[in-house]
Amino acid sequence: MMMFFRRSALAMILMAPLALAACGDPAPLYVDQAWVRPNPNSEGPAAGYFVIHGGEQPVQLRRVTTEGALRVEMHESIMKDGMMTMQPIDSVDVPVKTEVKFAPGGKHVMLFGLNPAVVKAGKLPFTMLFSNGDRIIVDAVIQQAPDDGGEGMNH
Ligand SMILES: [Cu+2]
Repeated sequence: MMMFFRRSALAMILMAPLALAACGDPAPLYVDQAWVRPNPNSEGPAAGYFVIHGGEQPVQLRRVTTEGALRVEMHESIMKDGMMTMQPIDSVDVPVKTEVKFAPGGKHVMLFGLNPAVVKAGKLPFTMLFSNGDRIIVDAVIQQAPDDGGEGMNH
């Protein structure tokens, strides 16, 4: 009887660190490298970019909002008949442990009616809503591209 007790106690002690290693460090869903390029023409929409890092579950990014702009839309730039054009997208798949980049020339958010005070302050908080209920808030840095002289907005 005593022997049995000792063995099971020992087994529990040995198993504890394994259990911690298995579930103590799940890959989180998170967003970083967020930045906003204001439109050189202050009447035009600005563009926002960021990188989503998928966690343990596949999710979808459903919506991006910010209090610093009147309206936010998710877009994707695509080549169509040899011309760069963009179309609205409703949601974006974020596979498990995969980076999804919003970057110039690809997916981006468009910010209509960007508050000039936000541009002056230098950062804009994005709130991102995911299909699993996660709500991630990330500060986007306002960054004037050095070559924004005359090429116009090429999202
Ligand atoms: Cu766009």
